[in-house]
Order: sequence, then C-alpha cells, then structure tokens
Amino acid sequence: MAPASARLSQCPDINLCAWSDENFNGIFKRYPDSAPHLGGDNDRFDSLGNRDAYSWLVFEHANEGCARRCLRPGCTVSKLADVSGNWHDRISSLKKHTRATCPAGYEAMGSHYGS
Ligand SMILES: [Ca+2]
Repeated sequence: MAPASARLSQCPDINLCAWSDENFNGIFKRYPDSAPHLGGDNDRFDSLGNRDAYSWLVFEHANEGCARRCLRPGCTVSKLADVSGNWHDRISSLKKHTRATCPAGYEAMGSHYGS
C-alpha cells in the first residue's frame, strides 16, 4: 500500500480529487469543473483533496441538493465518515465555488493538505 502522500500526489493542480476509500485509497476521480451528477460514483467517496485555487462545495443529493459542506483550497479530508453528519458514501454532487472562501451557510471541513 502506497503512503498517503503518494496517493495524494495523484491529484493534479486545479482539480478537486475524490477517492472511493478513506485515506485516499481505492477508485480515484478528479474534477476540474462542477459535477451536478456523479453517475457511477454517486454515494461512493470516502476521501477528498482540493488542489484548486477555489473552494469546492459538496452535496448529499444531485443538483446541489440537501446537506452540504465546503472544502477550501489546499485542504483534504482523509475520512469523510468523520465529518460532522457522517459523509461516508454520501456525496452526490460537486460545485466549484468562485472564491477561495466558503459561502455563508456552508460548514468548512478538512485539514491542511498533507497534514
Ligand atoms: Ca447522496
């Protein structure tokens, strides 16, 4: 098993990256733009990394529906089950924000990249 830092390095600049398992393991996907539907990756992700210059917003349902959280630039979530509300296998849409900060009403999650 590769160290977490090696798997995080899968994530290229200017992308929101997602993995199907915690600690950046499993199926890897990257998103340069918003994704209102995740298709076969719906309710699959367990870890995230944001290497974009903007915050990314995640939602429980497709089309920015229901519960939501925010991941700021340079931040990761190694285990979405530990995010408040338990986000294990829960994300169904992603939105690239227009700023590096989180919008009002969006709870920030995650820790600094690589920590
Ligand atoms: Ca969902």
